[in-house]
Amino acid sequence: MIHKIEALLQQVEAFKPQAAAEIEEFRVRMLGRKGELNIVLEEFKKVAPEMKRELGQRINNLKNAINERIATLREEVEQQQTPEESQRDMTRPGTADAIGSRHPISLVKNEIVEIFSRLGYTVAEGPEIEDDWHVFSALNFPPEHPARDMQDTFFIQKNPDLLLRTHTSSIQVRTMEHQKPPIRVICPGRVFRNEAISYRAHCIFHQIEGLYIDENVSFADLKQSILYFAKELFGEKAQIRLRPSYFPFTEPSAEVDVSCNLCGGKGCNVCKHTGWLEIMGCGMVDPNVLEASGIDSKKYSGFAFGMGVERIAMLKFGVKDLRLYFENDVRFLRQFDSVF
Ligand code: 2NL
Repeated sequence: MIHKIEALLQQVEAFKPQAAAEIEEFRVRMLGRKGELNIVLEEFKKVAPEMKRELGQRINNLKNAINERIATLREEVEQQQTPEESQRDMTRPGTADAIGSRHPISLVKNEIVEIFSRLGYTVAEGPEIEDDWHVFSALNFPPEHPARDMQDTFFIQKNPDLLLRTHTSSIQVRTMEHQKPPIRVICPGRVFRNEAISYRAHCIFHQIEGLYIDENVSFADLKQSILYFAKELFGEKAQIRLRPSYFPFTEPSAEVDVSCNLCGGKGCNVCKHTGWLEIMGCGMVDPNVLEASGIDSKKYSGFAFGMGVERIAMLKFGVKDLRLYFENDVRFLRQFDSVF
């Protein structure tokens, strides 16, 4: 029996695993239920009592030697691994990637586009870098109009005929140049104005404009289309009112107010106690504008409207500072998860 114990001790000292898995195999072979140590202990039971003291001590030494050897070998393996490898547990569930949410400007833009799609409008897009014709001249802007000023519009230095569009009307001009009436388009897009950034102004913002041209299109059609839009966006109770206004490209022109959906028209901070919120501008397309794009203004008439998406989103969500839309702070953006 002493020989057997000595032989096992030698095996323990000589054991040099080729791979980490062999350590576990070794542990089972030595310390497992049917392992070498238990075999020795079984024999130990039959040993004469006077031999028990010495043999018991040797067996104990063997057991300690096995445990120490395993511990040392495991430590060696761990030190060869990177800290990340040694902590890796393949059985743990994975960490799920957080899914982002749609930007509030995209949500509102999509909703507005969908409402007009239901009225038969199709979406049109156009370039952000435009020429003077499509942004100003074709839209009846006089040569001295302040929007043409370097102070207000970003011009391309190498070619002052090129500029960043200040409204998406340029898309409608391009549509009129390429399509015959009837025309029904809705034009979302990013626009640029040289503004100092504040809670209510930004040099980049988003607009949606619409244009409807056909025979016999009237101001009544305009009013009814916008009322439908307001009810779809702000709820069935929404009312609208039109106030006379001026744009170079429409005549007559109007600003559209919607009844305040927060106080129900009674008056609150958001509507400044008027019961009304300004949401867009609109008007009948000026005959000069139709003619500039090659549409016969004697045969056709039409209406157009335009709105700022940031402004609509502010009214819908109660956003008080425009800069929040551009900062991409996730604490702000997360609030719009599944609004629609
Ligand atoms: C506003 C007002 C408006 C239009 C945009 C338009 C376009 C063509 C012809 C005539 Cl091609 N009009 N667009 C008309 C009236 C108002 O926008 O306050 N936008 C933020």
